[in-house]
Amino acid sequence: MDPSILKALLEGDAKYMSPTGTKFLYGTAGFRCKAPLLDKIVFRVGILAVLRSKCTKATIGVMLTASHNPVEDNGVKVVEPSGEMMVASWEPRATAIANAASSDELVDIISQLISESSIDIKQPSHVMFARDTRPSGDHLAAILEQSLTAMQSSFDNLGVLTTPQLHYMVWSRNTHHPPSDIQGYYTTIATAFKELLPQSMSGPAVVTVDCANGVGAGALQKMAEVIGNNCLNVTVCNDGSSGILNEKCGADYVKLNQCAPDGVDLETGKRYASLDGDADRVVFFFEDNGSFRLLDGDKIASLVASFIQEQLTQADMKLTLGVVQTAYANGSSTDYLCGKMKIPVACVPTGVKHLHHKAKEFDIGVYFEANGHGTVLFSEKAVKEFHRISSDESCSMEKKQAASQLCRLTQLINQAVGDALSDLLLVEVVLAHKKWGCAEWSKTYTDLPNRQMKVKVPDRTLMKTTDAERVCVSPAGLQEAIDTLVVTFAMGRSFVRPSGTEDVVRVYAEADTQARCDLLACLVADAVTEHMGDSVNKTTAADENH
Ligand code: NG1
Ligand code: ZN
Repeated sequence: MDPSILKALLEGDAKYMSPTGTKFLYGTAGFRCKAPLLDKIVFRVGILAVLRSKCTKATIGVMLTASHNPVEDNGVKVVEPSGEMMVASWEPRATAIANAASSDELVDIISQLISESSIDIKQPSHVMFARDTRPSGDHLAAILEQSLTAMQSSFDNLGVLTTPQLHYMVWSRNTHHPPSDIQGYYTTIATAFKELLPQSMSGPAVVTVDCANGVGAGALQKMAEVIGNNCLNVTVCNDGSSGILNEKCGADYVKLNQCAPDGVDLETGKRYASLDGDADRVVFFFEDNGSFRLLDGDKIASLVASFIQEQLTQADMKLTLGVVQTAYANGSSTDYLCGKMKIPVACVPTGVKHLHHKAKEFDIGVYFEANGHGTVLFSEKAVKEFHRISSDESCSMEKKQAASQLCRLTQLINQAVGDALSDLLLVEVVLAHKKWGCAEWSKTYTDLPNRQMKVKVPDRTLMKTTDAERVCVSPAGLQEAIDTLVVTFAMGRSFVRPSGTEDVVRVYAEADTQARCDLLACLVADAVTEHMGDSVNKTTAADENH
């Protein structure tokens, strides 16, 4: 590396303290922790992003966010030129760079990375970055700028964006796919939405959205403006003007607590949605005969997959359509998709990168985590087919129309990553076509009662799982203990896995009633405690939000 670059780099790096005793791990969501611990990590992620840009000869993204985590946290993650999460083979490199204990070690790791990946250090690099609305975001963005400047890389600081907007901008820049600016993001999606709404619709789509006091509020307001109130009537709650980010609101809170967020009064007959803090997740809910009823990521996947299936049938297209889930998908959703809809379902480990990867195996891959994070991926083959049929004069009007709808879906749906704004509009389109409200949508299948819990253990890395995390292989004897418990519960199912984003083991349970599944979750949590050591502390996932 050029000595002047190296000098600037080491001088910049030396300005920031390494938090003592903290080992950072680049996990499913990049690096995430309390914001004051992140200065040095962000500086070093700048180095990593530049090297990745030189290696791929393309623009790389960096997002500063901690998604649904509390406002005092922050995080940083790298986005590939394709708009996807950073390639898994670079994750250990990110971990190594972040944890280098001295400048010498840092230089060694960088040199090793350059030689291992045959990086041409003279190759120009470009990094696009953005942040969510967290108070620490500005400071961390300034550190990132210093790092990119020290590396003599060009960059675009895109300011405050949702996570999916940043992914989309990186994807569009590298694929030379419009838009070249964020305005284009809004117009592309808004235009597709308006064209997709059925002409027979008498009024706008109406929805009230809890924006978790996060970045989604401004983005949604902007999107609604671009769409116009004749097509979309959106009421934004928890817009950040008074409440605290993710506190008693947002998609994660609503999903885990199965209740309406603060700031939203449930009214009969209305449709509600909750975004998470960086607007890459969305769940819906409504009042159902006096009770709160959730329509989560599984329900979104089922709704969307059934709509795409109908369009494919109408267009008479023989493309493969599949849904990708994780072990957290409600058992009823899997039964509904496989049994009733005859749509193939794949199960992969938690984390969007796994779902995204698997979804690409289908011509059209619908993937959603139960927590509302997901999207639909259209293969090149599918997109070509949509275009071919929609402009084939020998095809019937009905076929051509279905193919055009599918073409527009590829514009509406963020192809880079799950996007709460685009998913929200997608659900509105499908409901409008089906002439459904939440009640009809909810009735497609009934969720099995379920419960998530967190167990603090001395060392969660001792837990190992297999079969898409549904079977625990270490510590020995734990899976047998879970199996013994599960068989005593009607409709029982339970699994445990170490979290990739928090220092806990997660427990998931389903059973025929809420009380029995709560009991199953507690018993499994106790089994985790017994098998994983003494210093333990268990909470329902929901408790932490109260
Ligand atoms: P971990 O902490 O690994 O369970 C959580 C979510 C994931 C994913 C990541 C990234 C659950 C059970 N887990 O991962 O689905 O969204 O955060 O944000 O919801
Ligand atoms: Zn998020």
